[in-house]
Amino acid sequence: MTECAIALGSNQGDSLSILESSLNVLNQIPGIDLKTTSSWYQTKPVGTAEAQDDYLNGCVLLSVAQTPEELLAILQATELQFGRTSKGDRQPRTLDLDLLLYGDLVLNTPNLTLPHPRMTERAFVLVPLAEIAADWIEPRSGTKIAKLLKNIDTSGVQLFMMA
Ligand code: PH2
Ligand code: MG
Ligand code: MG
Repeated sequence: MTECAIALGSNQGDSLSILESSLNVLNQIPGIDLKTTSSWYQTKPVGTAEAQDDYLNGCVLLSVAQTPEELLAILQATELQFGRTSKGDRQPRTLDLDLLLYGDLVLNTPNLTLPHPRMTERAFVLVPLAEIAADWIEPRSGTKIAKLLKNIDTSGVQLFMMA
């Protein structure tokens, strides 16, 4: 089993219920154990072309038997199950499930980059992740999550609901 970190986000539909239901779905898949869930945060959209509603974001730790590619396919299928239609990275979405960390694996394939290439600059990822994995070392930078968080502006991230 490998410990993984996943980032969740939603800014379309009933975001809180979509996010929580998606965790139930993931936890019921053989080989996936939901270990820890962060609080949920209300966050200002980052890097989106047009004005969008705020997101709800959070992170979870999973223990998984799947390979990174298998896990990615499961995350993508779960996004579709919750009505995700837009494919673009910058569009509103009912559910976004991003694989952040898979143990200490560094991987660069056309389909999957690990750790997630933008996680170190995104407060909407690092704030919830630091809550549940402060001492995890991001293997590309060799830096703990808690330390990465100290270097970024977190003003767009507000606690929405405590874990
Ligand atoms: N996801 C994006 C782009 N911008 N901004 C916030 N606040 N939260 C997100 O989850 C998010 C974003 C692309 O996946
Ligand atoms: Mg995504
Ligand atoms: Mg994303």
